[in-house]
Amino acid sequence: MGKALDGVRILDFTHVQSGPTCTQLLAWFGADVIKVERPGVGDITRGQLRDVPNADSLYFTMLNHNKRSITIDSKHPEGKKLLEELIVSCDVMVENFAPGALDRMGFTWERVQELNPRMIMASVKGFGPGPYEDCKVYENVAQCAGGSASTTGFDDGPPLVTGAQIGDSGTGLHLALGIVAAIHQRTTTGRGQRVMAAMQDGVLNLCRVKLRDQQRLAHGPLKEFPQYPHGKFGDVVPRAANASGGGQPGSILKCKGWETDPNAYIYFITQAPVWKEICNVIGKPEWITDPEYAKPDARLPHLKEIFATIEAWTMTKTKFEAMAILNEYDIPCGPILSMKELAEEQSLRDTGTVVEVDHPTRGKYLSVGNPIKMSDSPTEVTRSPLLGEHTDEILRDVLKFDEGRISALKASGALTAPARSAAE
Ligand code: CAO
Repeated sequence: MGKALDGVRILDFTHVQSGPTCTQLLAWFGADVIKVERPGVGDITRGQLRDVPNADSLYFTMLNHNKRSITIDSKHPEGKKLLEELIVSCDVMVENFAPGALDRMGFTWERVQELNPRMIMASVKGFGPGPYEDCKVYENVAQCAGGSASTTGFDDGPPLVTGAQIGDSGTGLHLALGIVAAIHQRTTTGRGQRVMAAMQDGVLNLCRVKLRDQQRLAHGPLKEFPQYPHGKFGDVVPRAANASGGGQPGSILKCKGWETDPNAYIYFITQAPVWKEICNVIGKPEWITDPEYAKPDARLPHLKEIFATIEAWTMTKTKFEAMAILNEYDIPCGPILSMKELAEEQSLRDTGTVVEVDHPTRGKYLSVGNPIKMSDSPTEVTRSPLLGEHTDEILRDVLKFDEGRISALKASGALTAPARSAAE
């Protein structure tokens, strides 16, 4: 079956996580993604957090499925020429180098447009224009600079980063959307364009509700926060612990076994339309009509007590027993699932959200497949490439080089690591 991005060729100059997430998604939608890597080492993540000796790490393999790899020394004159030819042959170029690195290589936006006016040049950077634009940025820096850390954690504790990679994978996702929109616009303008996604901006976009709360603060306390009604509110959005970010109060509650199982918890939402059912399930039918509890606004000063009472009930059930009972009454709730439980969940395997992939040097491993499902563009997850695995194939099939030109290029040293001096 055809794929949504069939015929789109991507020059993937990305590394680590943010950029590779973006190009992996585009590959899953059918784009031909050519990953350019530094000869000898490749993407630095190939060797980071290694679990199997001499095999590409899971860090790399799980972010680079369905791509082809070519090694090119971008600082070698012949390597630069080769990259210019690839720019002419591709539709999109994606990069997430430190600010200025691509310009130093000689590939400014002006130069790229000269080479290929239809080129869409997409970049992830840590910050947009402003005081921090020259800074290198990793995931947690973006979480801190984008408002996530200051609003995550408990009121009496330090700011916390979250396990979800909202700075890297989140920004990769934003960039991918910009790229497909630019591909669409190009069909009418005939022109490429520059697409930029800054990690600070991506995180702030995902923290939109917290900027909402910052403005609500001017009009009184945030009544759904655990600080209300006894704690003090200053002039910045405080950390909300596990309170729900929306209009229906929620909390994480202990379930049976919590003393030994760190994930024996459930997220429980006291959704207003099912308040009657909640009261009946937890054995508090009198709260259905009691004016202190009957209406959502009346409940807000009592949330602490309400959740403590619900917890006394959830602690008598495992998280899955509680789920089963609560779902009978359409009470929104969710178990706290460990990575082990997610890895073993059959329904996620059935939908391709969790996939088993085979790899020639590391063997079988689990990965997260495409979370976006399309009826006319199904995703088939294939393994990540070995370093430079497709170098010859790309020179031959994409750039139409003959064997003589390929041999000359190899002899020039542009495709291999520069020899190290004895002092290094
Ligand atoms: N051949 C030769 N040289 C190459 C090459 C190739 N194929 N590919 C890259 N290089 C060179 C670059 O030209 C650069 O050289 P100069 O600094 O001499 O110009 C050098 O490799 C280092 O690139 P870098 O600065 O991007 O990498 P770094 O390890 O120093 O920094 C990171 C990494 C992620 C902090 C930085 O790239 C960055 O801030 N990127 C933007 C934000 C981002 O995406 N961050 C998320 C990363 S995932 O957590």
